[in-house]
Amino acid sequence: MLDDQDDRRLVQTLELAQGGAGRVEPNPQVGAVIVQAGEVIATGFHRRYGEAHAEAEALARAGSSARGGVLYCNLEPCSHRGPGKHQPPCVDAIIAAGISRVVVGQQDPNPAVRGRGLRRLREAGIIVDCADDPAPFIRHNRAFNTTMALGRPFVHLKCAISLDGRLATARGDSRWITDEKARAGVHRLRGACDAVLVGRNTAETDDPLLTVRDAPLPARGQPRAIVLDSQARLSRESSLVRHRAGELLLCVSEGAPRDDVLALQEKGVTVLPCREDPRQGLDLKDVLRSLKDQGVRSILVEGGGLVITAFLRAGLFDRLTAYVAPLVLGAGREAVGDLGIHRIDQAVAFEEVRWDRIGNQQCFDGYRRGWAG
Ligand code: AOF
Ligand code: ZN
Repeated sequence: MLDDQDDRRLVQTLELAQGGAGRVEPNPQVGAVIVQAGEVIATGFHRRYGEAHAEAEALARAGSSARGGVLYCNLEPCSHRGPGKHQPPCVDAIIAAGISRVVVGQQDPNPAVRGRGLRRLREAGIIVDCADDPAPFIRHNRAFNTTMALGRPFVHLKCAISLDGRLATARGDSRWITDEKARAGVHRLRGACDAVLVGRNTAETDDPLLTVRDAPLPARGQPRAIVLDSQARLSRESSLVRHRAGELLLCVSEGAPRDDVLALQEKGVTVLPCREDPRQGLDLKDVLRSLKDQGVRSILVEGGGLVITAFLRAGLFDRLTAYVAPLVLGAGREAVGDLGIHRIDQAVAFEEVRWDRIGNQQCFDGYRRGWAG
């Protein structure tokens, strides 16, 4: 059982973990606190991908005074070695340091760990306790938890719509439904993801760069760009191909014309052949699998409507942000098409919902209901 002191220390691990934001991905953000006789004697956090783990840093700082102490960590300490693993198992260092009790926020969902770290600690005679509610710790590392637990990247859908749910007029004009205040928010959302995805129509119509410009650039640099383009028709003159070919992932159908694929590859674009769903374009499950293999753990999906609808229909999304502008467009391009929903209780529903006012716009933000279990 955890007491108030334990809960406070666990909150502190999350604050420390935040220090690695933008540097540790695709690893989780992890913080550790070592307490001896009620006093914090050392802290640590995972600073950069591939470098020391939070527990190892805290233990190194505490030195021999860690003996008999309590170690708090938002994530179960790792127990594994193997290909692609950069650091030695933290459980070995914890046992060697003589820690008497370990308190964690959540189990590590990494299939290589998943409870093995806690088991090893218990086998070594260490008392192990877990937070009563792991949800805040799971939420802190949403992308990491999604990839590890669901085996696919975290999918964040974003759209800017009129009051009547339109993305653009019937002719496709969408500049600008929302104003520059909302656009700065979008750039922050881009910076928080590994990659930004659009459909080929949007890539052609808006000719975007999909970069972070109106918000601080994350330490790991610009998010990559992804275009869903089953027939590999993206123009070689598009801004994405001209300026960002090296960071561009193009998801095409396995049957896409070879010449077009080769021409785009020659420009430096990474082309990913994906399975096609005969009724509705690319098979998004396969697309996400392929993107995960490319190291993409979180994706901001920016449209258009067909792409957003396809992710919603497939149930392959985790979060939705919708900027709602005080405009009515009437007949126009809808943000979301038919989802085969007949009853209200089948509707796509959200939790952790926020409505924020941004100038004259309203920003909805929510997570798929049941996200954190
Ligand atoms: C911990 N403490 O601070 C982190 C952990 O390649 P490596 O050695 O950095 O290992 C990465 C894996 O270790 C990662 O997938 C996750 O399971 C765990 N991350 N574990 O005990 C840490 N960052
Ligand atoms: Zn570790």
